[in-house]
This record gives sequence, C-alpha cells and structure tokens, in this order.
Amino acid sequence: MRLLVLVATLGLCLAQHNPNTKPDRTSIVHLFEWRWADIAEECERFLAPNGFGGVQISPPSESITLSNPWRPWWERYQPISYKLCSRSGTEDELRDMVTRCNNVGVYIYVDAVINHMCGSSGGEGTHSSCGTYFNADKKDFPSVPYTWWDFNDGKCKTGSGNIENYNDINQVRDCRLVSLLDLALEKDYVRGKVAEFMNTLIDIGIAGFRVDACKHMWPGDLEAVYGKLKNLNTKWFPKGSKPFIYQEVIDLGGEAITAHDYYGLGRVTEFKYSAKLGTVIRKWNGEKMAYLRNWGEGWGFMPSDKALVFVDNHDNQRGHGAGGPSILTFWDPRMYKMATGFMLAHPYGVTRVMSSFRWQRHIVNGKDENDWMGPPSYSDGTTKPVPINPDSTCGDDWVCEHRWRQIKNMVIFRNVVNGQPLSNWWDNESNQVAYGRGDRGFIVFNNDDWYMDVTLNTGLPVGTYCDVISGQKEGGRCTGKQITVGGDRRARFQISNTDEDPFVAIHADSKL
Ligand code: AAO
Repeated sequence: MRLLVLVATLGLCLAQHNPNTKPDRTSIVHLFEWRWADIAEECERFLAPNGFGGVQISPPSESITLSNPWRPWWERYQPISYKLCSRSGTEDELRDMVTRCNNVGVYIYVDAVINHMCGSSGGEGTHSSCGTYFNADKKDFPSVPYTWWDFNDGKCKTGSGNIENYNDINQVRDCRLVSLLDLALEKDYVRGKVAEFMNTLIDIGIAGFRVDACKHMWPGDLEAVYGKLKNLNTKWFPKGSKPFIYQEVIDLGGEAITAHDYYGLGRVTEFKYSAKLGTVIRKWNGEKMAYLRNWGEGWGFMPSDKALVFVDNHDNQRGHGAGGPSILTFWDPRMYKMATGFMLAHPYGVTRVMSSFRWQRHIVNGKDENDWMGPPSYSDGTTKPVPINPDSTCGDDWVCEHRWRQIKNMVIFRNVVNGQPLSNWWDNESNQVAYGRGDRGFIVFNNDDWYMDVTLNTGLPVGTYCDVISGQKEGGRCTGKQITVGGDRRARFQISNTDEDPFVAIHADSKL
C-alpha cells in the first residue's frame, strides 16, 4: 500500500514537470500583456506554423485598476476576485483564445497569482477590472468571498507587517510581499478557493500554470493546492494528463529559501541562468563564452529537468524582481539575439521566450523611473491590439521578439534538434564558441572583437545548409549565408565581428 502511495505521488510530481506541449514543440512564449483576442490570432497565424509549443499569458483573474492614465502593468498582480475578466479581455474571449490555440496545438499557460490579493492601500470601491466591489482596509473580497479571517497577518511578526528580512523564512512566507494582502493558504477554505479558480481554467482547456511568488508560499500549502487540481481537459490532452506547473522562485543564492524546496512540486524558474548569461554575453566580470562549455548544472544551476529558463522576464527586463544591469533585453538587440540563440540551441531546461512592449525608459542613477508603464493603450486605458506590419514585425510599440527572424528560427532549431545531446563543443578559449546537437544541428558564435575563420566538425551529414540567422530557407532557396558541410562532416565558418548578427546556425531542416 505504502509503495503504491509512493509511486502515485512520484507520478504526480513528475507529471507536473512535463510542459504537455505537442511532440517536438519545445518552447513557450510569454505574450506579456497581450489581449486574448490577439493571442488567438497569433496562435493561428504565427505560433502554430512556426512550431511554438505554448503561450504564457498575463494573469487572467480580475485585478485592481489604478487610476487612468497611470494603469501600471503590475496592477494585474493584485487580484480582486477570481472572475476571469481582466485588462486582456473577457471570459468569453479567454475561452475563445484557449479553444483556438488548442485547436492548432499551441497550449496556454496561466500566470496564477494565488499568494495574495491587492495591496493593503488598495482602498475601497469598484476600481477593478470587472467592477467588482472590494475593501482592502477591511480585507473584504466579497465575490470570492475572502474576509480578514482568510489572511496571514496574525502570523506575521514584523513591525511593518511586510517582509523585512529575506533570511527569515517565516517572514518571507507569512508576511506581506510589498504590502500585498497575504492569503492564509494553510486554511483548507483558502486552498479550496484557489484550487476552484485553477480548476475552472483547467476545464476551459489550459495546459498549466506559472505560479507567481512561490517563495512566499509554504511548499506544503502548495502541495495541498496542487493535489486538488484536476487532470487536463481530454478534448485536447491525453487522459490522465496533469497540469504543467512552473513556480516563480527567485534564487540567486544567499537566502534562506532555495529553489530546491520546490523541485518536487513542479519546475522552478532558474533566475541564475538569466543573470549569468547576460554577464557572459556582455563579457563583464572577466566572463567569456568559452566558459559556457559546462553551462547548466556545471554552473551551479538546478537540475535541467527542474528548470524553466529565459534570457529575461517581465520583471527583470525593467529592474523588478532580480533585475540588474546584466540582464539582456530587446533594448540591446544584438546581444539579446545571441543570448536567445544560445539558450534555444542548448539542451538545458524548458525554454521561455519573452515578448515585450516598448515603454519610455528613463534611467536615473541606474533605476528606470518608468518601470511601471503599462502596455500600449488608448486614452481610456484599454489595451491596444497588436497590429502586424507587412514585414511581419509588430506595430504600436509591441516588440514581438518572438517574431524576429533570428529568434523564430532558433525556436524551430530547438524543435529540430530535440532529444539530441550537446556535441562537438569547440571554443578558442575566448568568445568564439560552437556546438552541435548530435547530427541534427550546429551553431557558431563570434563574440570576440576580431574576425573568425575556422573549420569545425559539425556532426551533420554532407550537404549545403542555409544559415537561419542571416536568412532562411524559402522555397528551396537560401536568403542568407550558405554553409557547406563536407563528407568528413567539417565546414568552414567565417563570421565577422561586425556582422549584424555574429552567429550562424544550421540544422537538418535548413539543408538545401
Ligand atoms: C506594487 C508596487 C509596490 C506596492 C505594491 C502593493 O510596486 O510598491 O507596495 O504594488 O501596492 C509586481 C511588481 C511590483 C508590484 C506588484 C503588485 O513587480 O512592483 O508592487 O506586482 O502590483 C520578489 C518576489 C517575487 C516577485 C518580485 C517582484 O519574491 O515573487 O519580488 N515577482 C512576482 C511577479 C511580479 C509581481 C509579484 C510577484 C507580486 O513576477 O511581477 O510584482 O505578484 C530579492 C528576493 C526576491 C524578491 C526581490 C524583489 O531579490 O530574492 O525574492 O522578489 O528581492 O525585491 C539581487 C539579489 C536578489 C534580490 C534582488 C532584488 O539581484 O540577488 O535575490 O537583488 O533586489
């Protein structure tokens, strides 16, 4: 009996680490602040044809709205109720998006904010995305309903009621994160309400959750909530499929709570990956790309099968969370494309591509004064649609990194090499590196300040390949550089340090 329970628990744990994506669709894209209607279109017209596995959406739960024209993006991390009515659209629009994306094999991952409700200074009234009444002073959220009784304040021992010291585990989990009203997830009632919210989304057809602020929740409480979750909707997923769970825990080392505490429950965001990759590509602190030879666990990261990785996320790209100057974003496009290319070619972790909106950055003493700015919107505060230009880029300040040729093609590269080991590593002990993925793909970087001209073993079968960075294969022809692989699997790579993108990538499907 005990063995059976153990096997069952183990099965549950492992299941929640599986992204549930279609075979050979390996990456998720975060369409930060996009409207549901636009995501539905994007699944059909772009994501499915280009092999994206899924979309992380912004929180769909009803949130506070903070007076127009302010409307910061972060208001969505302050829930008011679990109605599925947000700045991105209505419940009907959400359902339509999930159905349409699922029907083309692109799955939806929901950003679930379950640690807290709105900030303690959120006030009283109906300034919420669905117009639902709440009273933050009284901790009264009648439409869930939650009352003062459902919050943690009694357990918190700090003077301010907020987290003051990240090295005190009890504070981090029982006090308020930046004054956000902290739910008492130890209570079965609260667990039930949270699970009900998540199960509604599962029934609609989503494939999993990014769980927000997990450091601030006890693993035992999370386990209890996850234990109440249903299996995925069998209209689209095999019977018995569990939701994919990836938990946001910022662990850069040096704190009492570690990512390790959450491995058993699902995957965990590996923030060291983002911070370190930025440092290496920027060549700060004496870092070199040659040191990436043992990238992954060799760098002290969590085991690959527990990690969710990214070059930047919606927080650290603007100095929130574990943001710092090393983080690469679309604001540094040349280095950003290299970093994203490196991530997508490398076997470590489940990869998430960021897709941002542009804002008026205003950096004063290293801090962006406009780090709050919300998505492109009309004067009444509603979010603008994402217009697609004739050249396939996006308009109206939607950056659409996922549509950049180099990034889109590397998402495809990752699918093509899926399951192949890292092979044929080469470096010049500086910032020129290359590696392959079995006999399916090969990538070469020149991040040095001089010309690169090398002949390397690619592991690929003989033939002429189209570089998917400088161009791509279109109708049997190559719009970019061509690379000739000989019968000995070797090929010559010439990459100027002044190239627009100083890297080259070829794979089995880019063979001419
Ligand atoms: C807003 C206002 C607040 C106001 C509040 C309530 O900005 O002034 O008090 O409303 O009225 C987002 C925004 C917040 C916003 C919030 C609610 O980022 O600015 O607050 O919505 O609207 C911690 C958490 C992590 C969290 C991160 C932002 O652990 O979970 O803070 N991320 C998620 C979301 C995020 C969201 C929330 C959670 C809340 O992704 O978008 O907030 O739902 C250390 C700790 C980290 C901690 C950071 C931040 O990090 O380790 O756990 O993250 O501090 O303070 C070095 C260290 C690194 C350290 C870092 C930061 O890098 O190595 O460990 O420095 O200094």
